[in-house]
Amino acid sequence: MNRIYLLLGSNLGDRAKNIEVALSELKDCGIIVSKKSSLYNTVPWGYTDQPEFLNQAIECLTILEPLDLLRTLKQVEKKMGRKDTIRYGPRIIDIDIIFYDNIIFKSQELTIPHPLMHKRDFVLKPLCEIAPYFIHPELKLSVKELLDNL
Ligand code: PH2
Ligand code: MG
Ligand code: MG
Repeated sequence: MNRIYLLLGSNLGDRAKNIEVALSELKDCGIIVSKKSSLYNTVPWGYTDQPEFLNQAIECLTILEPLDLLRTLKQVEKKMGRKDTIRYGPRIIDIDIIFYDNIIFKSQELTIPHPLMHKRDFVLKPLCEIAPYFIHPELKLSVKELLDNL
């Protein structure tokens, strides 16, 4: 099994419910949730004229390879009614891959580790709660160090 870290986010409708539904959908796809951070209310990053987000970091175990995992997460987002809107704009649910074991993966569709994770406190704060000593495979710093450096 591969150990992965995901970040869930929602800023439309019943945000906590959306995250709860997403967790149960992941389970139905054979993605085992092994750790969950608290829910964090966060100010919108990137595009500020939108409601605040609820974010949660989770650790999961999966046999899905990176691109299959990405496609599975996109299917869950779609099933939950996610619509394509503006970049960084409001969404019912967003499920991003932050780390996948300690692999470095770059393709058209997907970059792992998430290319902006180390710049985003809404990723690092929840992640630090469940994986403070996980080392970023490219930057060679722990999540806690990345957060302290922000
Ligand atoms: N996601 C974005 C854009 N901005 N801001 C916060 N606080 N939380 C998010 O999850 C988020 C965001 C695009 O995915
Ligand atoms: Mg995102
Ligand atoms: Mg996304």
